[in-house]
Amino acid sequence: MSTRLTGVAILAGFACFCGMACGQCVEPDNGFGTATMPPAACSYSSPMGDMHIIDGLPAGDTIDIDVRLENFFPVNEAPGGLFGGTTTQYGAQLVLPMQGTGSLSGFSRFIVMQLPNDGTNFFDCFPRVNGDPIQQFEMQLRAMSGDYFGDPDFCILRIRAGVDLGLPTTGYTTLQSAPANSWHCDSFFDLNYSIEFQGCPGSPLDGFSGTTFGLVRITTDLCPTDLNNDGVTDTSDLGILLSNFGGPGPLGDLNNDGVVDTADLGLLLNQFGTQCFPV
Ligand SMILES: [Ca+2]
Ligand SMILES: [Ca+2]
Repeated sequence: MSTRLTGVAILAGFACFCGMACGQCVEPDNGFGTATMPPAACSYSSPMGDMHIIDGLPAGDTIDIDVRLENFFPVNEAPGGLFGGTTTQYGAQLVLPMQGTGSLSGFSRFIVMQLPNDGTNFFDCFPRVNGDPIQQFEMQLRAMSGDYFGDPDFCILRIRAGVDLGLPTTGYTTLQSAPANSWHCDSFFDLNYSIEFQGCPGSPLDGFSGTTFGLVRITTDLCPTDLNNDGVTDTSDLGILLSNFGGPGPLGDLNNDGVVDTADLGLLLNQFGTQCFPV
């Protein structure tokens, strides 16, 4: 058996019993042969990168943010939108664990920013065929807008993303039929964001302000580099990636640019040895 086939066989074996145990997102059927988007039971996290505050800080310093988008409430997905699929108005929480680097290495914060369900936060999905056992469709984040007030360190903390705000953010979702009338949901957004801040008097950020533009992938897959879903990124996953090297993916194409190459290898090696525990 070739290495490639071995990798596929490993995947097929694990796909049978993985489910939540592998940190995947499972969402109940909404009564219409699909799952409501976004999956309210799940969290979008950034396991392969951080959001950063850089602009306006001393040279070499950053504030790294292991961002999560979660606790969607209420989710109002309805037919329509730009692409003839659905459009969703949502509220949610943007969870922002922050860690400074360089001269700010002592700076550590945990901020939860509310994204209001007031019509300002929404995204559109391309059409999908309800009832199909596998439903794959593109999404586009139209707007994500949050402000945090009353903080001792940040007199301004303002995060924006979405094409309507000049920050194109595409996404992709695969829904796969699962036991108990539910759906495995593998979903991500490549978030082009801006983060504006102004430090408060008396804070380590006093006198600093700026707006950083960046790109971070947020995904419902907690361990995208764990290609065989056994809970750890190790030589088995490396073997699967290498057996797909030079091909179009999707298996092994971790940055979703249509080719499995050294960029994907770097992402995997960066997570090498990482354990992924059940959610
Ligand atoms: Ca693995
Ligand atoms: Ca790639």
